[in-house]
Amino acid sequence: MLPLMITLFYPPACYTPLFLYKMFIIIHIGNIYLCTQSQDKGACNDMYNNVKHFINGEWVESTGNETIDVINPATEEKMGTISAGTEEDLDKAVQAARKAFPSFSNTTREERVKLLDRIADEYEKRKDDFIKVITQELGSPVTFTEKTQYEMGLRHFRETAKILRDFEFTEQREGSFIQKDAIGVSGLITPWNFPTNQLSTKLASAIAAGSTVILKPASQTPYAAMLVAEVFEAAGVPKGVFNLVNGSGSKIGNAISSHPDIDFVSFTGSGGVGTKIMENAAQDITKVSLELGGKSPIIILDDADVKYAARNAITNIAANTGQVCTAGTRALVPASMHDEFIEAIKELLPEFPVGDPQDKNTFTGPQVSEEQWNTVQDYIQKGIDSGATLVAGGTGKPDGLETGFYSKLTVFTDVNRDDTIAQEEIFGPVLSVITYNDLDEAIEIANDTIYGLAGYVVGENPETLTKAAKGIRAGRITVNDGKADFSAPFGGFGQSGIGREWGDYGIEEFLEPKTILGLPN
Ligand code: TAP
Repeated sequence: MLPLMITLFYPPACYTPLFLYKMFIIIHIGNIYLCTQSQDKGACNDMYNNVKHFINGEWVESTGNETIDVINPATEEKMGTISAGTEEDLDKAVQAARKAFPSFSNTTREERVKLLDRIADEYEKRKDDFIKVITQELGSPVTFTEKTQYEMGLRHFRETAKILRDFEFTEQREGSFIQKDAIGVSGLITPWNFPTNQLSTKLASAIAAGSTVILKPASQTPYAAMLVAEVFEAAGVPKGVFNLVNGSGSKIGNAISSHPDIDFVSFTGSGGVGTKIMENAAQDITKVSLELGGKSPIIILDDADVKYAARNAITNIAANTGQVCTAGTRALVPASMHDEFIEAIKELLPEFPVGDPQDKNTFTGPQVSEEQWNTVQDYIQKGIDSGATLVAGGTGKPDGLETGFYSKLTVFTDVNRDDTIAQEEIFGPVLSVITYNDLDEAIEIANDTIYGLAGYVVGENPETLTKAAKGIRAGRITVNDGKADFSAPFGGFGQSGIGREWGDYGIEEFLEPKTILGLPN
């Protein structure tokens, strides 16, 4: 049991499949504390009615009257309202961030380390609130929220503070002096699937670099971001350094990417929106960093333990309801292992219950929204229409879950590598099983994608594991149950994006290197 408990304290990247399975087992035997407060709105009621933005160190009214409803995806009921901010609201935030920039960018490294430490401390104090809010707004199962969603947000602040202690902002070369300056006012646009992880990696890096920010979180999950604003306020982040403007992507997100006074746009989300952001930013030659989608392969080697491999594959699509950018959604299985693998999948699926996110035994919650549920249903139908064999799941809601945006855990086999369900990101709990004949073919299929965000390799032989891991062209490869490293770069090849987040690579994105020649000693 001890190794399993230790694993709990080091949650992985978006996750690693074996980690989540171990976590689930532990929860089943009732060995961990669970936050029951998350079942009532209680202290969060005020926040759920907060239609203000956080600008220049205070909560301010919007200059407009429009609002956006936030829906709890498990109940389909309205849980609150946020402001549908205006371009004027955004302008105010940009001016506040610009005003704060000269002094914040001149703070010392030590001052910013202390600031990050205080942010992490305040974040920890709000643990129960984060768990409550994320479970409600995203429909993320309460145990997953606690052990992964909440924890990842914290890890980025802690790890970045640690890295900043030794980060070199200057370098003396033989013929030049190089100084890394904060990039300036940065616009951060984040998605809904990991409400704290996505914004905390960006925020931690920006603070470490000395840049000031305007954050626009996803409209479907704004409350975790508003909690972060409260955390920043409590930590004493100087006025104007952190600003939050709520609103729609088409208005506020679009305005951030085209604002002439924003020096850098850091975006996480879909490829379609990433393209628009790049087009807008190109008008002023504004730097962009894009963390986009994926269609990641799991190469199962011929010496893999079949049950372990099947567990790994199911966990990949079941965790966070498949709404994970790095999810392994294409299981590449040796043809000789296929039948045994499918039997193992069928046997193990009941161990991954879909249901109420407030239930500590739930592994998979609802999709975040009706729109996302419809998208997933369309893809399942496309899989059926393409002639793939349905092993489990299918269209419609699971029995007994008529209310809430629940999908069935769905597994297809006999999938062709160029079928739509094997090529396009579904962002739902849908697995495509594809067979291969030798390792070279497996690597070729793995790389037959426009994406390159992640990859997984399952097996025993060190040589073949290494060949497969090094052969996949993607930003993050996990071998068996490899653990997360919050200091290592995160980002993708190809259409999975531009740039890297996490650790020192993340800090570099918020800096501009400057070369000084002939500087007197
Ligand atoms: P998007 O629809 O792209 O939304 C992401 C963010 O962009 C939201 O804040 C959204 O605001 C905003 N946005 C929408 N339209 C915009 C526009 N025209 N200009 C500027 N901003 C705009 O993605 P999503 O549905 O939230 O997230 C799912 C996608 O994100 C998937 O493709 C997934 O793979 C990807 N993702 C990637 C990663 C990494 S690290 N690579 C991590 C998580 C998710 P609203 O919410 O108001 O629409």
